[in-house]
Amino acid sequence: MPGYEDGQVTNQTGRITDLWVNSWIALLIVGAITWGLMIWCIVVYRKRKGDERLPVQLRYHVPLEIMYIVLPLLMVGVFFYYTARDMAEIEDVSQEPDVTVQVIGKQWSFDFNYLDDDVYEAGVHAEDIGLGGAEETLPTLYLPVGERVEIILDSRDVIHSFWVPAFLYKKDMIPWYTNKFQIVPEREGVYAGKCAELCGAWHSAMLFNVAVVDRETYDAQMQALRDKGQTGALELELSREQHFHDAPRSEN
Ligand SMILES: [Cu+2]
Repeated sequence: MPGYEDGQVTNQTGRITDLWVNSWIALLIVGAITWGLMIWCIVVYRKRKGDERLPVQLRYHVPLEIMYIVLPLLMVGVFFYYTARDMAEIEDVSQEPDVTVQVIGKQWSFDFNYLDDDVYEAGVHAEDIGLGGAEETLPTLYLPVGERVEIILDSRDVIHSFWVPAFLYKKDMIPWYTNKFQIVPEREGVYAGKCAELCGAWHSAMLFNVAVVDRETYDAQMQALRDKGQTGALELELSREQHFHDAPRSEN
């Protein structure tokens, strides 16, 4: 089962886990019935010794044909209903968020504009560090626990995808098209994030961390960015050099 013993990571992970687990239960029940019927037919109607006659050939059996059209439609309808119901909740962005963060994908890292605090963090290109994806070089997205966060997703080159496996959610980052979603992080901790859309040579090193922290730690982090002079917001224009405001280039 996905998730942690000591609580849900976001306000949506419980719902997503339930959809996943209940779908499997429904599928296994359908599977068990189907396998059972198949085995029954194979065993009961097997060819017996000395019986050379052709079995009764059944065709144009209207009730049977109606059944195998209606039953699958019904099953798909049930899946559709629950999926649509949960997606409407998961994709709902109608509420006023407490915190809004713009996340910009770029080859090959992530930038974070903390719009309410007017500060930013720039991820360093994996390629320029030499060891792409090394833990200590990854940018960290800070989120305050228990507050409604709106994540705005953009890209400044190719299509990327914002994926935090622990959130059980991902969404594409598309150039010149803004995606967004809202969550309430509910469990403090550090979670791995990654790009989930093949975006070039260093795609696999396009990683980040998400730190869900209390309000105090969050404010301290915002202040730390301010103290480093990282105020304002990074622009969206196509620029692979833009991210080196403060990040030093390695020698290789
Ligand atoms: Cu990417």
